[in-house]
Amino acid sequence: MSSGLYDMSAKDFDKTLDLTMLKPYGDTMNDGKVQVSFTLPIPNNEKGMEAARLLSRQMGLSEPNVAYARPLDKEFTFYVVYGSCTHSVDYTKIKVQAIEDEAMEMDEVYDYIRENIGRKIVVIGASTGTDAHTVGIDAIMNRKGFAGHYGLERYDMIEAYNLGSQVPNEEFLEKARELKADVLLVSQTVTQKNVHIQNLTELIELAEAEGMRQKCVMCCGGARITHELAKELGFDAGFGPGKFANDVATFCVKEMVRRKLV
Ligand code: B12
Repeated sequence: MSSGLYDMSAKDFDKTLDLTMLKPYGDTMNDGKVQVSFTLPIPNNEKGMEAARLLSRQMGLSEPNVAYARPLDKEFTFYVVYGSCTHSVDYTKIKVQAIEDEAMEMDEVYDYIRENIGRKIVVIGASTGTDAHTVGIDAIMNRKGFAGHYGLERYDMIEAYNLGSQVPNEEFLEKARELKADVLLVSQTVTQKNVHIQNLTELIELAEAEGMRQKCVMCCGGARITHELAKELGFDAGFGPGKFANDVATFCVKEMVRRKLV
């Protein structure tokens, strides 16, 4: 990128920035200003506001200010609290596992498949187990796409099958076998009592037992899925919020080539 605003790091305009003690930025460096929101199972009154303030202090916020309190019904109240975070993290010591492929656009994915795979690839997706959330998997697969990114159904060299939600793992794998799927995409939104971990683990174990795991690229996604968690559970990659069809398509086609699944 040419020189200009985007070449500047925060350090260039504020010398008090210390990345070993990173804090939220409100309107001055290191002020730690944050906004948190939560619901308490109590009526909306002065006592409730004080409870929200006390809890916020225990969360590590100094000078908490209840900016908003709204009753959800007689016994539940929603709060928005502003305050200054008293904690910091050492940004210089953070290590993360991240997908390194730079996302291609839809037409670049098309060219990549033609040049490196030479045939259409089959992608199958679903929300599995008891999960009824479809918006995430639809965002990745539906033709019309999401937030300006067309879904996989629109990609010329991809044959995409979206099975919808609450698909049992066995049925998902059976369909994948029937369609000779190259890529399996699983969405898991509900994380209550770690049900997503159990379900994703079961899927990987079934795929391994049926000899399918090494023949396909398997990815999972959802609001609380990280790449690191997905790898830990035995998937090739994980995609959370802010990821779109072209991120997923890029990873999958490159992974097929890396693993010689072409
Ligand atoms: C809409 C919604 C519903 C709808 C779903 C309708 C539908 N057809 O999908 C209904 C009303 C059915 C519902 C039900 C429930 N819900 Co609900 N729901 C939501 C809500 C409001 C939005 C979710 C959503 O659509 N997000 C938009 C999509 C685009 O985001 P996304 O899923 O993160 O997807 C992106 C990425 O994660 C990624 N991605 C997602 N999937 C995949 C898959 C692959 C393969 C890849 C590559 C990428 C990828 O790509 C997407 C685009 O970037 C959220 C709260 C919220 N504001 O997030 C709660 C929420 C997810 N629901 C929640 C809960 C608890 C439930 C219920 C259990 C409630 C209940 N007690 O009955 C039930 C569960 C039903 C079930 N059996 O699954 C909780 C989950 C909390 C948790 N810890 O698990 C949330 C967070 C609400 C909350 N704050 O408590 N829900």
